[in-house]
Amino acid sequence: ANAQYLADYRPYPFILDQTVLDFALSPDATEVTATLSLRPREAVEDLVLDGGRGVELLSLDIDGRAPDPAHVRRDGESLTIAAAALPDAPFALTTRVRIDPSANTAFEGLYISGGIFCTQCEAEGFRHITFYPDRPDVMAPFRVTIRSDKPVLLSNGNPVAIRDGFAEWNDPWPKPAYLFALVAGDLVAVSDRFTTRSGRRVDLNVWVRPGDQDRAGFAMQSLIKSMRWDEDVYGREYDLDVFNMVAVDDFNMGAMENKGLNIFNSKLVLASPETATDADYERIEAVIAHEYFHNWTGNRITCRDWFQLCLKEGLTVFRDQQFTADMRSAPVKRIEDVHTLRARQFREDQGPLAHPVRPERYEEINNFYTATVYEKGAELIGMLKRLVGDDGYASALDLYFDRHDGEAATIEDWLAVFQDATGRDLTQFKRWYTDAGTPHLTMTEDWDAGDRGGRLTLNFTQHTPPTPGQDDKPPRVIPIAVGLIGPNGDEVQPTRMLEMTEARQSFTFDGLGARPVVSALRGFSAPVILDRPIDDRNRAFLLAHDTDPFARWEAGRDLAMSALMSLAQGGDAGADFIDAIGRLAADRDADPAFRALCLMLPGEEEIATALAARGATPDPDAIHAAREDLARRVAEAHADLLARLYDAMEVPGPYSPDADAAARRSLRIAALGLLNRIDRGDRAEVLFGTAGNMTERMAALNCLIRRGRGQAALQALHDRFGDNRLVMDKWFSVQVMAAPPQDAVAVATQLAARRDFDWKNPNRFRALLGGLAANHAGFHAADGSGYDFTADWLMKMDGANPQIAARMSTAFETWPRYDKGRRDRALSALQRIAAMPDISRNLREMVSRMIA
Ligand code: B3K
Ligand code: ZN
Repeated sequence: ANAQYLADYRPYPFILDQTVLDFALSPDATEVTATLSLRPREAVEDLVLDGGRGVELLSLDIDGRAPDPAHVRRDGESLTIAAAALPDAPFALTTRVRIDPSANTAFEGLYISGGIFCTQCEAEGFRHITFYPDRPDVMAPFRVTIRSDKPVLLSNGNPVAIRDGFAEWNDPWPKPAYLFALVAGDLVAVSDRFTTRSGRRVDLNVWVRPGDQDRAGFAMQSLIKSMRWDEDVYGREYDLDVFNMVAVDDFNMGAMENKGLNIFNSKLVLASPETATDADYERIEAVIAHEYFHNWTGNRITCRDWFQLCLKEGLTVFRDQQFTADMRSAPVKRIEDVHTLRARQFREDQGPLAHPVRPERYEEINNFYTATVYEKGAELIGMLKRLVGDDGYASALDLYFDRHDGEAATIEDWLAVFQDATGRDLTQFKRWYTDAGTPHLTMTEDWDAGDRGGRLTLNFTQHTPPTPGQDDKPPRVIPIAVGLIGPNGDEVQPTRMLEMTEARQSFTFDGLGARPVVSALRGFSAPVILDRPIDDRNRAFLLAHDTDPFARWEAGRDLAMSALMSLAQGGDAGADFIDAIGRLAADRDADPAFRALCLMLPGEEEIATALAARGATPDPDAIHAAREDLARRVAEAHADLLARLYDAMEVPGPYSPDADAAARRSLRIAALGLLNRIDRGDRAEVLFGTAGNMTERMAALNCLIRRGRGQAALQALHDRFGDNRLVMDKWFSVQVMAAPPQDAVAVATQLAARRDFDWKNPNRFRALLGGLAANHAGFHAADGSGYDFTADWLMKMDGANPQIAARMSTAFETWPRYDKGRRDRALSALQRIAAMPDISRNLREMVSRMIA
């Protein structure tokens, strides 16, 4: 295989001073002329440019003259010009190539989505546009001209000249090719203005298809909030005269931070109360912020090589999390983030795809845009901040921006900034970047009433299980936030940050009088699995009295888990959980969003991951049954309370996506979901008919499908929104996700046969295949039908769009943790994929890592 290694890094032997591009756009024969001003870094070497098979070379010259053809070599992935043909001085290399955007179904490079020309270059898409040193440490200012009959022609930077059929753009900020973008189409803008704190006036545009303008306003408001927040909190200003955002329907991921021209999946821009849910609104605000924040963390300071991806992604996720915490509720945001981390990253870390936050080897870099690089990467920033304090963090970040502006940096540079700004040695901390796996932390307590007025000793051990290629892992530094709650419910020890650096280590608290209950890992101060012997009574006590909202929620979570375990083993009903959750739901002083989170039972996938982390073999059907059982028992025990909440949390007046209104709706929906177990779906039916917003409508639909009475509602939704792609994506996914497990594959099969299952559209494909993967017991059907269905579609998708096929193959990443019957069936599905004759590098790498 063609692996790349971090250890092999070597600077590019040429310096690129300027890039000039001209595009003559045509759907199936676009001509690109590129002029690169190059000079040798030291002695002249062969000049190697990346460039894939779809790029047809029409002409090439150096300083205006064609080199001897014997000095020019091409293989499928690159173009090499022998050193003998190059001057030992600055020179201009000009290539003319032809590409076919209409044939580009991989949506990487230049392609067409709904008649709009657009690009996606990260990580290595630019090489499908023209021959170029397509690596992040080769940075240059870009000048771009576009010729096309499309009315709107956009690229990075500031406009120089715009007239009919022609546009010229200039981006003065040196950037790597992955940040290049071009858009040409029949688009309209929602526009606004922003004045930066030093007085620069910036024109803001959100470009959408004609007719979609009335769904772009929220995106614009999110952008403006992000720009202000980055000035206020990080002191970072925008640096061009225009900022453009574009929404397209075919997009491999969420969005892309191209300099001055962010491109978005339309589902992360377009929103109206009728079509988007509260969760959609929150996500749109967060992703727009994320892409905007990349302007400094990613664009002004980029990555030296793709192994350093977490340098920009972990930091930018951390920044967007802080932003959402400031815009909405910080405790709720923290709980949501931990929930996602465990659902996606712990799961990844537990199986064959585990890798370090900074990997050392890859075959296809697009396979490493993972929960580990993004979400765990963000957790590492949070830990650093906890270890050096808020002021230390602020001065380290200032130093980072000062020292590395305009550079392509590394994790070593990042850590050096913290060391230099705070004096703290981060040698041990670096293991968080280099070592994969989720540490298991155990905590036991010793209580000595006689000693020093009551002494509590907390004993910790840490151990990280082996991951592929990494057997032994030395101890890491783990910040453990601890508080103590006295027997009367008062906090006797506010949060103290314990720093664990050894494999086993103890910490003491003196003068406590009576024995307190320990609130450990407050705020989820480190991404670890905490094991501690604690009984349900003390968990319920923490759920009632802890001052740390995360720890409170976590206590409820632990109670629910223990109830589920006991039900799954035929035990009793978890009375402690049912009582405690009722008290919390009724607590009018608590934020409704927090109460909603506490009412949400752990998902089936989450339960499976927790069981596997303890060395058990999860049984998907038993998990499903136990969870349904517990939900019904909660509903029965609290029927009156839930019904009152459902009514009381109705939000009067016109819909607003603000955090308070969304919080009330989330509690209302949580109550509905439980009541739905005992009211046959009657409330959901009424709500579906009367809801004035998509949040409640979808919640109701979900409930109806679960009660086996979704047909009429599905038909109604289709009648009303059949021509709205984003709503129809929801329509596809909810049917598969909410189907009873034994029907899930049949439902998916039937939906896949529909004419409007436009499988080449990534959103639609994800709606269906991702919907099935999210139906835990359905995907893991014992007869292997979920595996076979998914494998068939991955193989089909791989021929059109390898990135999407590879990404969706992670549905299989947990296969080794199940029983032998399921393992055999999953493995044979994976082997069938691996044996595919023209398998892409993307999918091949994923499948071979999973089989290994
Ligand atoms: N940087 C892009 C992701 C690119 C993914 C390439 N396969 C979006 C983001 O993280 O902001
Ligand atoms: Zn990002």
